[in-house]
Amino acid sequence: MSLRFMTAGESHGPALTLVLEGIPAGLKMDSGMIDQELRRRQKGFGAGPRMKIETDHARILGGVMNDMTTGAPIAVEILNADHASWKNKAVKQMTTPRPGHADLTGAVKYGYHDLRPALERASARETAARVAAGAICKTLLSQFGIRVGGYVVSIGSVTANLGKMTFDERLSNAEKSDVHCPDGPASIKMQQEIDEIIRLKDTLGGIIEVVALNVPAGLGSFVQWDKRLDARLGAALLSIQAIKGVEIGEAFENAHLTGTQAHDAIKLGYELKGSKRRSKLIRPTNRAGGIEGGITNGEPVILRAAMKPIATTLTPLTTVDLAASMEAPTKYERSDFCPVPRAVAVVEAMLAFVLADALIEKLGGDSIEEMEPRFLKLRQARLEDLPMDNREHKWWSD
Ligand code: EPS
Repeated sequence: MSLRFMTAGESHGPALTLVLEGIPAGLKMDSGMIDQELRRRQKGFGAGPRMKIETDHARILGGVMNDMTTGAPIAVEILNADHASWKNKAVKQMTTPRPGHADLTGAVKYGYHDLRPALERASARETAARVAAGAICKTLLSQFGIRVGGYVVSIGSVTANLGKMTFDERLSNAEKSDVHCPDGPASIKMQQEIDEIIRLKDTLGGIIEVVALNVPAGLGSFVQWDKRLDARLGAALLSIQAIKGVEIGEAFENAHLTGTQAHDAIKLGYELKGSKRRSKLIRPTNRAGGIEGGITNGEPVILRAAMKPIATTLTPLTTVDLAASMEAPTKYERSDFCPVPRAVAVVEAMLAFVLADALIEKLGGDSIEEMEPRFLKLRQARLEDLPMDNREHKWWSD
């Protein structure tokens, strides 16, 4: 791993802290861009009351001088405005674990005598720090022309119809939608379904699609299980609170097709580069989601993440009151009804992190200045870059 990050902090503690290490020196940073991403994470129909309390702001505490990264770990602090209402107050015990949340498993694991420490750290509040890390990774990727974005493709029973929309259209339409969905009519139906779930005092999940455009071929590897880019992306997305399934390309649909239907043909085309004509290996379809053999193939990287309906429901679930030693309903404090639109920024952040890591690994170098010429020399999927020697080889001999 060339790039790594850690977060610390509780949902209602003083602040969240991020340390991101491995970003090369000489990257121009725009702290406004981090805040813009944090705002995207806060906004979305179906958000809970906490988002009205917070105005997340990233304060950079290290690794950036004079708006440029130095190569040192980047430290970021995001204050919790809600901390003011918890500080110096006796907080009521929580003894009824929510099914589906970390309350029970956390207490079993760490031996808590009150469930609050589990929920404080397991809370999706932590994703604010991840979005800050993702914003820095997006800044790095954009330096090399790579763009990461995402949108909601389903909420509850409503599925978007993306038809022939280009990725550009999907991404720009989604930013205008309150549920972050590119399909206007589906957005309205999604909002109605969220309204209905609020009335029913329940929660809703959904599916988020994220894409990375202009990704060079050759990121990731098949030589070891943990170097496969699809495996790294799967782990990164599944680490997000409430994400329970990940799909790469058309993985689940492909499972119902035959081999000749499922795979993306390789065709030979040509393009003009100045006055020169050069070859290009073209993929008319992208069912593989831009990754073959654990390595990017130059097509857009496409992933889908399935988010469960969150476990904090206004209508109680059956649980056991661990203090009273009897079955009891869960107790509700507050939460989102449908965090799916807000989670788009989080899924994008994890995709950006994995791609930035793989790009730094591929290019090497400690500064943007060292990386740029190497990027320009990357081998591509074209005949000129792939000379075959047409000889017989004796691969193994005694
Ligand atoms: C969140 C902050 C939390 C939750 C939510 C996400 O704030 P609070 O607990 O004060 O309402 O709204 O966390 C969960 C969904 C969860 O299950 O823990 C945030 O900043 O995104």
